[in-house]
Amino acid sequence: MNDNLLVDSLQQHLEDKRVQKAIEVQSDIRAYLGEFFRKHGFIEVPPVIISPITDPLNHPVLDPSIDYYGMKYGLTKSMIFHKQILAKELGSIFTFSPNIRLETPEKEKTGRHLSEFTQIDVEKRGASREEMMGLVEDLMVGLTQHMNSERASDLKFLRRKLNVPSRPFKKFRFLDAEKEYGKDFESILSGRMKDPFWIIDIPLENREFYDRESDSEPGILEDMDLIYPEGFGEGLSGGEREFLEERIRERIKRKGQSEEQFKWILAYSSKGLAPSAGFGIGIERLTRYICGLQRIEDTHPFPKIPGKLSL
Ligand code: ASN
Repeated sequence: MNDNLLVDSLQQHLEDKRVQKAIEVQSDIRAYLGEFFRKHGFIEVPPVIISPITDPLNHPVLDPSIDYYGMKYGLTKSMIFHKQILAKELGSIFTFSPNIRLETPEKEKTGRHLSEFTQIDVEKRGASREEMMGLVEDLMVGLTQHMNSERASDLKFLRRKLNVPSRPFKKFRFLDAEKEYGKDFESILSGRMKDPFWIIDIPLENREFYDRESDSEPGILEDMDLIYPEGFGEGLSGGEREFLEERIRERIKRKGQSEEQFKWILAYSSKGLAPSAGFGIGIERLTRYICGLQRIEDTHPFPKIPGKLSL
């Protein structure tokens, strides 16, 4: 691409009033989230950017690595393992974590993928999935109320009517939803629902190895996704975690992944990790939902759109 085109399109993007509003609203969302978790006893920790351990994810992305003093570091795709380690040592933690997931070009079509984004990543020692879901429901109710009262003029400018959801949010078991609505159940339900809802009990093959397998239903995980309504799609994923060395080793094997790649987390777990549960909320996806924007790039000043060049 010609250098001037890149500069011109960035300038046009940044001069777009909707983008400016979304960035302003996002600043308030970040402040609200930080205050919410601090008030609930969570400690904010700094993010990790490079590390030999990061999230394997359950879908393929381009995977750059940095050779540094003979050690292979990757860029953080999520801080899942660092969260588990910190939950053990500190209890309740959160971080605004920049994630790099160099998505393949077809992800551009979804309108909700950026190759660089931030998630507020949260973990709590000894927590159950249900406790964390309750916390998220409180957060979503409080945040939408806050936005409707404090950001009314911005939402009006964006022509956004934001519903305050009522608790408890509706829950669909993954396999039940798939049976009723077919493979595309998530987007079908997202399109039909008026309030955020949960997909729970996700089968093992659909998720990474670190979410805890149910004791009563082998092959089903104690995890959850929060799906935004009105077609906005997935906004959060999380669950209870495997923390015993032998169970982590077995799950890595069942996923067909290499123990070598995860030797550090296996070594840490051999000293004892703690049971914990947590989740991550994509800040740009949350902003897109709150602002009612079609495309996620309008929530970011310097969006890295899959398959496109950008500054
Ligand atoms: N942050 C998510 C979690 O806590 C993991 C992810 O981003 N893939 O489960």
